[in-house]
Parts: sequence; C-alpha cells; structure tokens
Amino acid sequence: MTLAHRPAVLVARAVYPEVLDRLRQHFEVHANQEDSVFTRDELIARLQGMDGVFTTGSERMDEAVLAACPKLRICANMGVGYNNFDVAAMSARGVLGTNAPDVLTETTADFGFALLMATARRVAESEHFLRRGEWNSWRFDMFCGAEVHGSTLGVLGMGRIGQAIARRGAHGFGMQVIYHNRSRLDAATEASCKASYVSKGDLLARADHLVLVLPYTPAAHHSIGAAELAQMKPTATLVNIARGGIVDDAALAQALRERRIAAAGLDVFEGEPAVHPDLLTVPNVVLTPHIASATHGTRLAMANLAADNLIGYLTRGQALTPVNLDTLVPAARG
Ligand code: 8YV
Repeated sequence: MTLAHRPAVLVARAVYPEVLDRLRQHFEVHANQEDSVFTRDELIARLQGMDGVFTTGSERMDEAVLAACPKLRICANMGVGYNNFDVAAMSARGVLGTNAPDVLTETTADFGFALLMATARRVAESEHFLRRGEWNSWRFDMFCGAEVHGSTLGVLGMGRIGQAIARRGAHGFGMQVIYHNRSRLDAATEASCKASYVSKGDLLARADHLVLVLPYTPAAHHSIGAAELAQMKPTATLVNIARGGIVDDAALAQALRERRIAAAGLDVFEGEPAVHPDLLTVPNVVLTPHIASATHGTRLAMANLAADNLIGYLTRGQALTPVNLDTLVPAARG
C-alpha cells in the first residue's frame, strides 16, 4: 500500500510510543503526544479526513461530532466503559465502536479491593493525621476501622470486574459475598465467586462493604442517592470504581459528614476531573483520580487492544471487541 492510500487515524490523547509505532505500520497517524484535551470543536477539526479515532473517556463521540466527521468509520476506546459514546448515533451513522474489556479486569479488581481496604481501615484519614503532626501517642481506639475478613461484601454490577472482586473477597478474605445485577449469573459462575444473588434492597441493607462496578447508563444515574444511602448500615463502607454519576456525590458527602455510613472510597466522580467540594472536606473518604486500571502492563494492553481494533477493522473489516455490531447500519458510511 502506498502512503497516500493508507487510512488516517487520530490518536486523541498521548499513548505509549510503541502503540503509535504499531499504528504507523498501517495508517497515517495523527498523534497528540502533547496530550491536550480537545474541546468539541478541536476534536471535530482534528477528525476531518480521519477514518478512525483512538479515544479515551475524555472524548465524547456524540451526534454532533459524528455528523461533522462523515469519513469516520470507527471509534476505538481505550477503556472497558464507553459512556463517552452515543452508541445509538454511532450505529445509525454506520460508525463502529469498540472498547477494551478483559485486559484490565484483574488489575481493576485489585484496585477495587485496595480502595475497599483503605476505606475500611481508614488508611488515608490516618495518614493525613500523621502528616499533620498530630500523632503524639498510641491510643486503644485510635483509627479503629471496620473488619474486612469475614464480613459481608456486597457487589452491585456483577460483570467481569465485579466477579473478580467477589473472588478476592470470598477466597482471599473469607467474606460472605452477596450481589445484585440486572440479570442473575448462572449457577457455576455464582459458585466460583461464592456469591449469592439478592435484591438491591437486601444488598444495601446487608453489605458491610458495598462495591459499585456497574456500567454507566442513563438508567444507572444516581443508582446510589440519599434514599439508597439511608438503607445502608451506619457502619458500612461504599466504594465506587465504576463511573461518576452512578453515585449522587452531594448526597454521599452529606451522608459521610453525618456518619450515616462509616466511610467511602471513590475513584470516579460526577463531572470529573472536578470533584464535589463537599467531598474534599469530609475526612472519612478516600479519593483517587480514576486510576483503577493504572498499571503500565494493563494500560499498555488496553492501548494495544484499541490499536488492534483499529487495525482489524480498517484493514480487514473485523474488530476484536465491537460494542455495536448488532445495531450498526453499515450502509450509512461509504
Ligand atoms: C480508563 C476506565 O482508564 O476502562 C475504563 O472504563 O474507566 C479506565 O480504565 C478510562 O476509561 C480512560 O479511557
């Protein structure tokens, strides 16, 4: 293939150089190694003439962007979640979306468990106390937290990552695992996670530690708000590694301040990278900047999978992990 006939792809954010090198073997690559976060207008301008785009959660691929970029045929997301895609608009316009599942499952579950432990055992709160120079003597009840081993782990959203967290809890920490999901898992999967299906109300009422791992959809917006927090035990902890918007952050900050639940660990936020100011002032919350999948090995695997999807689709018409193949209207793009 001569250079002139190569498909063109935009890599919307900075990425590992070896992934760019792989893409350059097939495409005319427009990289953004300076890592600017594009406004919608900048994104549209950069996408002119592009056949494909490598996206992250920062790029919203909506109807207006798709309409303004008629050559675009594939958006390959470096993330398992793809709520930055308007899937219906993409399908109607014949644009394939792909995500990056599986390669991040265990790493993300490790982090979910790290946040659970840090939250239950007050790691951040006690570290801040120490750094402030307030540690003057030992005390019998200083920073006593909640037991993790042998407690009840609740998982809301029992996909691949939810199951990996359940396995850690059940097999590593002797926890009783309960879960709620849109659909119940088959018996073999339940057995491998030692997990029991319960209603959402039971999950809220019984969990000592509740971990949120469900995908963001409009229906999942504020799945945990004031009413749900009120159903939890005052000793319970809540961890969100799913998406901002699944929790009503203002309601959570108020519940934490009033000790209506014991503590929370949050890796994702409504409107991130902005964080609700009330969350920044309550002591009993651990806050991390959306890093659950952040190990070099996993981020490289995610980027390579997004690249594989671009290469597969634009050179052979086949992507590895499409999200809208069943609704795609192929005739909508030339
Ligand atoms: C990504 C994530 O880092 O995979 C996901 O859904 O939330 C993270 O692992 C983020 O989406 C950036 O693309």
